[in-house]
Amino acid sequence: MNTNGPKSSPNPTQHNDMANAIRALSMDAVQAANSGHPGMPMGMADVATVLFSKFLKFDPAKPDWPDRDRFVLSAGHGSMLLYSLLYLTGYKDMTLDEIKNFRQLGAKTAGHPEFGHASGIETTTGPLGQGLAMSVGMALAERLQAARFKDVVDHYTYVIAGDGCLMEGISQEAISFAGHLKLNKLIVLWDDNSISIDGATNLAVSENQERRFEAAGWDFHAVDGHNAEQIEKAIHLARESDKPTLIACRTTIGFGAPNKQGTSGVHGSPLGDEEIALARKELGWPYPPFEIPTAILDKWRTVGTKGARHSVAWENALDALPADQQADFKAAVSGSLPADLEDAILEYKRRISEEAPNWATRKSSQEALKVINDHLPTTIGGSADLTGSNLTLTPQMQPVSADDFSGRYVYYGVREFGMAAFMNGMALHRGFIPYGGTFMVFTDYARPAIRLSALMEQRVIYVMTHDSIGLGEDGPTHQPVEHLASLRAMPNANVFRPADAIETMECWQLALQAKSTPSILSLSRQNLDLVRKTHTADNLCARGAYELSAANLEAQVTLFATGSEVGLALTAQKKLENDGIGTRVVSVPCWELFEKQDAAYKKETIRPDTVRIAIEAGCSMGWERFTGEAGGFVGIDSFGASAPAGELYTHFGITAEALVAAAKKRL
Ligand SMILES: Cc1ncc(C[n+]2csc(CCOP(=O)(O)OP(=O)(O)O)c2C)c(N)n1
Ligand SMILES: [Mg+2]
Repeated sequence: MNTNGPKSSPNPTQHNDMANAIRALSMDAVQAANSGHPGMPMGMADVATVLFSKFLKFDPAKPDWPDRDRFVLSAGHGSMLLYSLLYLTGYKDMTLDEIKNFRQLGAKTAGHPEFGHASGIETTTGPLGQGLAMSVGMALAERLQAARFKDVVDHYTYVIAGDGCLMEGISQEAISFAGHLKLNKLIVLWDDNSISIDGATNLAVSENQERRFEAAGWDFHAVDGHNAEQIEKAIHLARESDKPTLIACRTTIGFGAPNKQGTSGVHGSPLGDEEIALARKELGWPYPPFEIPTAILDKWRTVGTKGARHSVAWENALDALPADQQADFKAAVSGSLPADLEDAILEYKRRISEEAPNWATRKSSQEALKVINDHLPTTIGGSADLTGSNLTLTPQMQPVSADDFSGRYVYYGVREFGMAAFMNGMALHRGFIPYGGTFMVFTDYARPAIRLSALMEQRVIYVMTHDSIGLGEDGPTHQPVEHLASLRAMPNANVFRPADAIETMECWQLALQAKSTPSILSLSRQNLDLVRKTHTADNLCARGAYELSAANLEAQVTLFATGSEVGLALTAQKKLENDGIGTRVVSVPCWELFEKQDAAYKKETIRPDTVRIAIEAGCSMGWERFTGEAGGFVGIDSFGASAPAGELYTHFGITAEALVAAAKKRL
């Protein structure tokens, strides 16, 4: 192997120097932190150098310029590759000090790339496979946006993925979906080094990736990942293709470290001072740690500054658009909500309070969406093959297909994890508000991506229907029990469980307004009576919990309920009041928003001086927050069963009578 760098390159010395700058920064930063992954950045330095210097359309001075190419480091453990590139190309907030502080508290250079820490980090990666899937969402968003604004949208999505990304199951969902939609501006550079943590990849995998990707409708090229010319040619071909492309880049992990390269030993441990000294010799890099000679840094900075011509040309193109299109584009990218949406929502609430429909909340969600999708052109709906059950489709939405990206509805297929990750990619891309549905129980399939929505503060809306044993006959495999508690445990995720058509619209409004928080809407399959019969202009759900029905007599009991069980609480309230026991009902559509209220509001809502019972067709975990240890809970702490919904509620004792008994026992 030629350890001096690429075997052939139009300007081999310059290329080598530039690639070696990445290698040096990476091994030095990992060494200084005494923690991190030097192997991948050293192995992929040549590929990254070609990509950034010859192809990537970016402008470090305008990092959020909407028509930039997206670069996703799906193999997020190789974060030093990205940080090196950002520093070298001149992103202002990626200073040398940040590189020196790799992996330290408060540094922008976290162990894995974190969206929001520094510009140029397009997404959080590290959970293998998800970067690849999010990049599919970005590439989809590009096509959708180009179909709407063809004169100002035309960019590629480039991904570096490792063996691990391709081993993860989600990679199958991602490549299958990208191939189906012919996302030809998606180009994946696979770090084909045959090494992962446990050793050689052939300990665990042996499939033919070429045939795998081609079967999914991709183009495939294999190159020597240390040969700049080959890399360049393959990327050229990929850009011209009418299919997404995988470029298998044969590399040596830890390239340049003479004793450790090519072994799993360089995957995730510092090389050590001795090996670093030898690597410096091997690479022909005599400079001290963290020092990039001016001539080499200048070369990189030139790569960065030349991007300005693209962003300026783009701004001119935007200026040349008719004023209304410019305004639409800017509004879409900013993610703002149109001014008339609020009026439309109020009008809808007023009408629904009068009509008092007894819709299932999944149906209420669809009715809310009819209003929202009419006024908000940036929503992109979809479902993981449960459109007729999730009721996510509205008349405004035409299907998105490989031939026509002007539509607004995505048939995600049976790919829940993929759908969630694609939606993250779309949200990160900007320009759209994605929402997608499946059964609530399958939030488990999507959960790692929901977690990234929350961590990355993305407005992704999960429409999760069939939210309890109330779904009935499909039985315990389909009946969520612990899901509400489990999702409520997740930081920065709003879990909404509305009780009727009014609350459902209010929760949708809150989900749309939450620009930096994902929302999970937990919706019933079964019909529910309207509980909010008096119209209020205020969004009562905004406080998370509120007194829905005051006690007529002096309040001795407070009943807390969510979603489909609010009706049961109201029935129990009547019975208790008939027995002379003053009872109030508090609807709790969103725990997280209630947590944010001030102590006085919380106290007057919870009323600790009363006997407190909660009811929810889910597990009890956490409800002590509302009821106190002495309070009661009516719900289900076991798996459900297969039977008609009504029978299940009786069988598991989730009834108004149970509430009454629980209250009386404590009086
Ligand atoms: C979902 C997930 N599982 C496990 C890990 C832990 N992990 C980090 S890197 C890695 C191996 C990746 O191998 P590869 O992609 O080939 O990277 P290379 O060793 O070539 O740098 C593993 C298992 C992870 N980050 N994400
Ligand atoms: Mg590998």
